[in-house]
Amino acid sequence: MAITVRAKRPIRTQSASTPDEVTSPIILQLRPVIDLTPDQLLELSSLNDDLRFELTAEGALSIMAPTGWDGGHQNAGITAQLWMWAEQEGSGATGDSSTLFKLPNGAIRSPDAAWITNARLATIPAAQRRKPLPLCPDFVVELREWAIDLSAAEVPSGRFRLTVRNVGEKPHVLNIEQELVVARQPWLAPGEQGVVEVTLLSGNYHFICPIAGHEAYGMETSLTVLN
Ligand SMILES: [Cu+2]
Repeated sequence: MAITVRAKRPIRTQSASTPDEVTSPIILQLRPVIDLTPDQLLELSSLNDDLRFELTAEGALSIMAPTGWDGGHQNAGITAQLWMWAEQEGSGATGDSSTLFKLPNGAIRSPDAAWITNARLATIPAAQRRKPLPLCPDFVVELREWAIDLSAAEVPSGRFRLTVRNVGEKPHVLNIEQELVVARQPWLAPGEQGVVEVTLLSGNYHFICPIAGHEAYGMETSLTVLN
């Protein structure tokens, strides 16, 4: 029997430099050399169609390449669901991942999807709506950046050969735990693949990356092993 495990960062701020490879945003500190205005950020975006730009509160430029299929597809789903809900609900409007917001702390960000009440939107003059919207959305949706994908959520008990593949951009480790660690795929560099042989009896198993902080970022999932 075999299950595949993929330790990955599925996407929003990443892009495919090769089909399997994703990269993080490039952060370029501009201030105090350059203090980019919202208009200049928009102009930069229109000159570079292939890239997404955001500005941090500290005046650093975050440059992101376009998303791969997984991220784009997930993002389309989020935007579609939010848009349909907002149309039915009626008290607000939805923006997609290319919408820029100028936040009170000075940052200019584009969340994966955002929703704003009509009442707040009405306070913004029409001309300003073509620019980064000078308000913080009432709520935003961001795709989770860190994950462990299992090819199955439920398997019969038995002896397994797990193919573990790191399709992320950071090194990862995979622990399979019940109360204790039952098996481990040590350190996998980005793009690397390993095989773990393990016998799983019926019960619930927890798959985590034990590197500090990674589980909290979402690198955990569970597997139910049936009798
Ligand atoms: Cu990790």
